[in-house]
Amino acid sequence: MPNILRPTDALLIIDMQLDFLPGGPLAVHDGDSIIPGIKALAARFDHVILTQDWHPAAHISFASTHGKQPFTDTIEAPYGTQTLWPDHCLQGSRGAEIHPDLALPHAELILRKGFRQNIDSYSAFTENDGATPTGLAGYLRERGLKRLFFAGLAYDFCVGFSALAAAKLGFEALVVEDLSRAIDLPGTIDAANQAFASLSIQRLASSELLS
Ligand code: VGL
Ligand code: ZN
Repeated sequence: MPNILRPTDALLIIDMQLDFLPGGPLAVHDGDSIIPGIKALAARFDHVILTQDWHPAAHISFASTHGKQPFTDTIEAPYGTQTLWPDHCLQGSRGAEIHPDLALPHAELILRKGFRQNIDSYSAFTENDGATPTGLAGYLRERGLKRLFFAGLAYDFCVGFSALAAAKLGFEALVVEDLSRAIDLPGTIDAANQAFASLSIQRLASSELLS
């Protein structure tokens, strides 16, 4: 069981925003059930980072931008296939706000991502073109934060891609499985789990950290 190493561990809480919670346009099933557990876990970490999906109007990832259907339709972007979503997390909108129970006073960074008109960013580290950095890796390295625990939404998209990118960038990445929920498009959970296994990303339960 990993003991939390308070000086060098960080908890990354991914996209716990109103638009991804029940009632929102891109609600992740049962997403609200993980809020109390994330809050309790965050209290054990000195270093907490929140991410915020933060899109401009008519973003490339919105189905409405292309006159297409969300979830089932895709486009071929210059960087590859992009799944299309309902309009969500518009910059400055109420739906883009982090759930008030997770607006944690001791969080040290709120990292916004997905703000480029023509590139989506599931990962908090590297945008969907696989090349454009968000700057988070440099921030963590400069601060000596080495081991990263991931929780939040969604397991098969922004949590998953963030943990994968972290591992590829040389951080130790662990996913707190019971404190995450998936969007669950065909094959996406299996793909995430296979990618975690291939990069030795550990999936653990919050009870292993909270006991
Ligand atoms: C997310 C789809 C679109 C996520 C963000 O936070 O997992 N998913 N934008
Ligand atoms: Zn998004």
